Amino acid sequence: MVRISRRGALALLGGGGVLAGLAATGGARALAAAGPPEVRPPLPRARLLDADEPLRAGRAVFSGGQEGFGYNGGIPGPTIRLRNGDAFARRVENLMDQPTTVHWHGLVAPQDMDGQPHDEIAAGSGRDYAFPIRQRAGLNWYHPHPHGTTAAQAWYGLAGFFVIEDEEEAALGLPSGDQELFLVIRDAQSAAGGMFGYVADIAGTEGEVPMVNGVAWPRTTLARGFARLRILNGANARVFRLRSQAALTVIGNDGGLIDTPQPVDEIEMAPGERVDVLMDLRGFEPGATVGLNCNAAGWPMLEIEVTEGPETGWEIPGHLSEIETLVHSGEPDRTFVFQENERINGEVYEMNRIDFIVPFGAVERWRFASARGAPHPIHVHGAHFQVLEGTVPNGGVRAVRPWERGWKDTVNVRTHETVDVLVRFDVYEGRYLLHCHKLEHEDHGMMMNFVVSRNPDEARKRAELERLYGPICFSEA
Ligand SMILES: [Cu+2]
Repeated sequence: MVRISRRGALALLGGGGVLAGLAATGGARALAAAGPPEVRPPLPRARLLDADEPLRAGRAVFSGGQEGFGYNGGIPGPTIRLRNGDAFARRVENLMDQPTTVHWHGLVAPQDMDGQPHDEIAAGSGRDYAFPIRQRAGLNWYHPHPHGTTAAQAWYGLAGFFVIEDEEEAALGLPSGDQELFLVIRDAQSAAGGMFGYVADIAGTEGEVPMVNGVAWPRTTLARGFARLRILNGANARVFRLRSQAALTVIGNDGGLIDTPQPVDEIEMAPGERVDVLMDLRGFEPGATVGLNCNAAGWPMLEIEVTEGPETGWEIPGHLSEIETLVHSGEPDRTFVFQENERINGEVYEMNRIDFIVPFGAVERWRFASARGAPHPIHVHGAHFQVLEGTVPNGGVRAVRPWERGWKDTVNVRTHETVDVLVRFDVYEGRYLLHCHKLEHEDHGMMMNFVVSRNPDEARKRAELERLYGPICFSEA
């Protein structure tokens, strides 16, 4: 396996200096194999999905003739951009030779629109999705969720952005247009099986090369001033630790804007998580380059050349958004222990088993605990949650990280950590999922079905019958 040397990585990421370009750094020969080329390819920017354009999951050919899958041929697929209150309606066509589903990650959707493993779209067929947008502004995304093959389909390129806007966000005047970048960061294989050669590893498949928007080691330009980077970790299993020579301020995450801006040195991102970050390029001369780097892998993933820009005088607002604080005074209502590569509380996922019932509208405190196989990024469908303090192995406190404020739908639980969250399902009743977003863990069964119900006793009885007999059709009488 070719990796950038520790020394090379430190040289690239160290201090506040401007990234000078790899050819000029020491150890360029060693870096050449695993590092960026002398001339980096341009960063692709996803286009918007056209008004009546179906979403098509199918084969795609990427740069260098690599074959994979893509939505409408791209990584990421075309971006869906709507406002809170809009109606979403879209046909999804499966042009692949295998079943798929599309899950709208971060969107609160009715059960039959949630793209769960239960609702496969057969090869060669399609499905119409339609539901109202009933949530605040935020960066969501869509990806496949078929049981047992999510990891491979995601690895081969299926992912796209689903952006929601609202008035509260618009009022802030955040950087937009060319100064707003949507970035899906992930890793890929290298020469061994090609960039998209998928080698399943139950412990979580990691690649040797970083990709941003489907391209390895890209470059782009941003004007002096502030830029808004909206980043998704679309990797199967890799945790990124993002750094830059430019100052970074977190303003949002999975669930939209947080309350107040959080300046950070580093942002840890596990698969499925999103961050909304302001990059301060005011102090850089035109022609300077800064990077978006991964400090964990030693990767200068994205190079940004600073160009001349107008003096806007815009400053980061001191207050970003109003966040309702969920309140729960008791012990955890439920504890979930994530074990090895496939189990939650000792059980492996079964499609027709309902694992627990949640009362509609109640605030519950859930404890996520990681045993072996961590980190486990835990994702909940059907609602957002608020992260509370947890514990670390030596009995210390696991503080809420700056990018975990506000609302989340995915939280990273490291080895032997516990993380408590408060969650309230108050939009839809129905069956939803709780699972590890390390995709190989998810595929191997680190997932649970639960039902949100106004009548938990009835839901429990029904779940018992369905466990014995499979889905049951009840009359409405
Ligand atoms: Cu896991």
